Formats: sequence, structure tokens, C-alpha cells
Amino acid sequence: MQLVEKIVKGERAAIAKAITLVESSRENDKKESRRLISELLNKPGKSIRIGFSGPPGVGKSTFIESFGRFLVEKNYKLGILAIDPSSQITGGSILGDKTRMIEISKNPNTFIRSTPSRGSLGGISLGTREASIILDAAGYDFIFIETVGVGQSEIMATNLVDIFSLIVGPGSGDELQGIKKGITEYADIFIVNKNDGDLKSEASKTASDYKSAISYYKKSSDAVDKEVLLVSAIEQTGMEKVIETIQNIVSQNKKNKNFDERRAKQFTYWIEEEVREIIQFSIQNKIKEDGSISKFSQKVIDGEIQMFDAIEAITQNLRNK
Ligand SMILES: Nc1nc2c(ncn2[C@@H]2O[C@H](COP(=O)(O)OP(=O)(O)O)[C@@H](O)[C@H]2O)c(=O)[nH]1
Ligand SMILES: [Mg+2]
Repeated sequence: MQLVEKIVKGERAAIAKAITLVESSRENDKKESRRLISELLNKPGKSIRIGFSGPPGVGKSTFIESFGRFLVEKNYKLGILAIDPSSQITGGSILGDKTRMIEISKNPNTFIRSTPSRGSLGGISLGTREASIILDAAGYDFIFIETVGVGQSEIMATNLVDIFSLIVGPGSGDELQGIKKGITEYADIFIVNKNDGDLKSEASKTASDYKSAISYYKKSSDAVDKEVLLVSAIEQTGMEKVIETIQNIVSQNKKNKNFDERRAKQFTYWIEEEVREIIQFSIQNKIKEDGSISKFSQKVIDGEIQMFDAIEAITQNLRNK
């Protein structure tokens, strides 16, 4: 548990080692990872976790780097957990991400980890939640989570963050129809990127489209208003307004208890997820050992027994075990 002390002191090598551990799917590492995370949960920091989602190519990585530099100049400590889309067929290029992130990664007040997405977890990867607990205990002010593309599954990422933002590009307002009911409901902030050069008027139009779309959105009485912001990641404009908006949402949500409630819900969800995983794993093993699926299937094929009777017999068998 020397590792815990080193993490709390903010030692980078210890943080990197711990994140590698929580990303591992080896049974031994999992046990160690669980012990580590339980210790760290007793030493909570003050991090605000922000998710950045949006279609590939919209400028998520560029924005995170640009906004990150802006924050680091203001002496904030920033952790970045980027989900590497290498295995996906997307516009986001991993080489591009790496070169973009190099400058900021040299800064002692930033910690960057890029992990491959593993598909199943929808836009986030195995260990992202644990990694954010490590960075929180290590004293980071903000933790950014960049997810891969947009889809219903991206909503999974909302279970890991305090603020969920959707980055969109100029001219994406037309797509609003399709996604209105999904991700837009979950987003706290809409960031229209590429508000520069020839794209400026298109970006403004997109921002108005989003503004009018969210004006139809019914919110509960104490929820903070959703915001639409215009930025250029490349020219680093609009950043002040982004941090102001984030701080405003955080302080209002802390005042009306939404902040703590959201975190509490995320804990419940986490526990449910772990329980499910353990049960599923043990059932799969039982099914394998049991062998009654293939035995009964053959009986069904041979016409000795009805299919649903076979299913009933198999499940009864497993229940008895
Ligand atoms: N004009 C303009 N282009 C941008 C801006 N931000 C990103 N891009 C470009 O958009 C492309 C995709 O950027 P990237 O950050 O990799 O997008 P991601 O897939 O969402 O992470 C790159 O060619 C960037 O140079 C911006 O603020 N303005
Ligand atoms: Mg990217």
C-alpha cells in the first residue's frame, strides 16, 4: 500500500502504474486493483470529472488539448483519459491525437492516459472509472474523459462524470432531429467547435439550432439550464466561457444537491454493474460445467422432448446448483 501513499502525493510513476493495474483483466491484478481502489476511495480529492463526447473528427482531442493548455496556464492540475479509437473505423486518427497531445503531456500539471476502447463498454474503456478515482486521490482539479464517437452507448459515459458535454461541428444542426431524444438529453453543455475562418457563420447557425432545440427540452425545476457555447479549439477562443459555465454548473449543482445525488446514483450503478458481472461470470462457468445444454438440445433434436420443457429442465438444474 506504499502505492497509495505515492498516489496521494501525486507521484506520476505511481499514478501510471496504478492505472495500468486497473486496466488489467488478469484475475490477480483485479484483486489487487480492488484493494487499491477501496483504499483510494477513503482519500477522496476535489476533482470535477467532465466527459467530452461527439462524432469523430469534430475536434474532441484538439479541443481537450487547447482547453487543457488554457486551464494549466491558470495553474489547475488536469488529468486526461482519452479513449483511443484505434480499433474503430473512425475519422479520429491516433497518430494525430498523439502529436496533438505531446505538447501538453510535457507539462508537470497534466497527466494523460490514452487507452484502447474495448467495444463493449460503449465509448469508454475498461478501468476508466477506476483511473478517475486514482487521479482524484492524486489531487487533480479536473479529469477529462474523451469518448469515442456518438451513439446511444455513449450515454454510459454519463455514469462516470459530473458534467457531460457534447462537442459538435458547424453544420451539424440538421442531425439534431435524430439525436434529440438520445444524447442531447444527457448533455449539460453543447460545444460548437471550429468557430473560425470560413466556418464562423455556419457555426453560429448551428449554435442557434441547438439553442432552439433545447428550449423545447423540459427540465426538472432545479436543474441548471443547458448551455450552448461557441469555440475554436485551433484559435483557442471561447475557453473562458467554457470554464465559467462548468464552474457555474458545478456550484449550482452543489447548492441544490444534484451534484451529490448524481454521484450517489453512479455508485449504485457501479455496484449493480459489478454484481451483474460476478453473477454472469459464475453462471457462465456453471453452464460450462453442467453440460446439460448440449444434452437437452440433442433430446430436442431427436424429438424426445419439447424445446420449452428442455429449457425449463436446464434452468431448474442450474438453480439447484
Ligand atoms: N477549423 C478548425 N478545425 C479544427 C478545430 N479543431 C479541430 N479541427 C480539425 O478537425 C480534425 C479532427 O480533429 P480531432 O481533434 O482529431 O477530432 P476528434 O476525432 O473529435 O478527436 C483535425 O483535422 C483538426 O485539425 C477548430 O477549432 N477549427
Ligand atoms: Mg480524438
